[in-house]
Amino acid sequence: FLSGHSAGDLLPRGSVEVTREFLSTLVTLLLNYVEMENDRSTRVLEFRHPKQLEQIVDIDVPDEEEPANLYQLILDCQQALQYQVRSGHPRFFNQISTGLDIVSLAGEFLTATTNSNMFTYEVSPVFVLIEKAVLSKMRELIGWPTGDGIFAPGGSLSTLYAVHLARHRKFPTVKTKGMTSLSKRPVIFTSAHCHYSIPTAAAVLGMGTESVVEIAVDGRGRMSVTELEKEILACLERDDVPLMVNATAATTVLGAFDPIPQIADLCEKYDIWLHVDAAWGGGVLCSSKYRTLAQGIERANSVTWNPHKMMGAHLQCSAVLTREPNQLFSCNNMSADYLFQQDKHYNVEYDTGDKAIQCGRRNDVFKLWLMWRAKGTLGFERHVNNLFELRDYLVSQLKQFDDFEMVLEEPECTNVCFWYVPPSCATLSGNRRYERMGRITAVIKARMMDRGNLMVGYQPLDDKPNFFRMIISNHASTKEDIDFMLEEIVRIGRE
Ligand code: ABU
Repeated sequence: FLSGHSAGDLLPRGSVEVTREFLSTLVTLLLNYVEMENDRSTRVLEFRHPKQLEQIVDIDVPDEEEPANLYQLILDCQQALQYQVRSGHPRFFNQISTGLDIVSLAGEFLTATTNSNMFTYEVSPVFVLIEKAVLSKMRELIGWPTGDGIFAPGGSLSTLYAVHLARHRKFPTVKTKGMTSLSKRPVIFTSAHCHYSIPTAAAVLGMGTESVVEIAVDGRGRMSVTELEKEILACLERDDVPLMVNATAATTVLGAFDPIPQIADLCEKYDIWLHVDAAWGGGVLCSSKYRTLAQGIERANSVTWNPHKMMGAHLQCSAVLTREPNQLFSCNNMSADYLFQQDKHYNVEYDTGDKAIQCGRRNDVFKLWLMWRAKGTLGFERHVNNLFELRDYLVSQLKQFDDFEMVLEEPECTNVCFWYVPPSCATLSGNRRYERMGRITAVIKARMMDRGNLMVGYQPLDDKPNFFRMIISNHASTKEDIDFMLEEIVRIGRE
């Protein structure tokens, strides 16, 4: 049926029948994908090198007016799914954002179907109210009775918002006159293990990456408060302006939580904006057992929190939240009168667009709200606690076997970093041992991808050569999957 029709036969000008058949065929295909993704006998990926994949998949971008029939479009979708890495597979541990929550997926279907723009209440009335309610719930979990916030396209842009706000608070004239109006250099302090979005924000905002001072970390990857104060004093000595401290609540590699209460004391003492990058670790706020890891977060001026990480919502779902109201508007408003007319017949405070640095803004909140309706905060608490239980299981297994060496004996978050120790390392010590373990890590990862049964990330850090960074954020994973991961690494390592 579909091969006899083309895109012109679909709504709005074509028929309801063809449209229903096309979309329901696609939904069946997607349901097969979801089923397969949850089936451990299927692979996580079918890796091909780029040049090989170009030969296999038809990626031609045609010029003909009616290039493909609808059946061909379904085949195109099938082909894309075949070679896409299954990031919801229980053995996909490669990234911080993983998993496939079915309620979140339903929310994404609806979001894509409505194709709404979040900039005004006028065009997204229900979604604007939902965003307001979810941001308020997130602020409640942080510990703020009031404030503001906005969903942004990812953690890096949420953090960009925060740096922008910090600068606007101290130097509001930059909005109109630019950075050249400043006679002093604003400085951002952040841990040496922070996410790279901090230097990115400094570069994008015209402050330059040299405005970012990296603070040394302790043996567990947490920012040293003593070093921070030294650097603040050095900044003042240079007659620069300490603008912002970024404290990370769960660093990307080691999962370290910076000591927020002590950092907040310094920020109050020196009048510095405190941002907490809880993009990854924000989920702990849902858990009464683990929220103490982010203790002091309520003293921040702004927070980045990505529910698409620990809470398992679909990408993208990231918010920047502020303790005070109206700051986003003051910093970002441009008052375009074709969108934000002040004489509309409803309360224009519900138009969110003039708080944003974007114009068009995707609806990233509906799926999270739907998950929240399905689980309640208690459901998110169970979800987060379960990830930490798996973390504890993995740590206990790693400590039990000589095949592994942990990078941090007691990880704070659900990042678990370790080396595989090949038998050939048994007689080695010092640098030679770690160099060899680092080399074999990359080799194992490559073979792991070729086999396709598993994905775990790796990286070097400071003076440590490559090690595996196992991220537990996928609610589909179980202890058996952890066992499989360890056994597979040993199997590959011994080959
Ligand atoms: N935005 C940080 C995520 C990077 C990662 O998944 O490793």
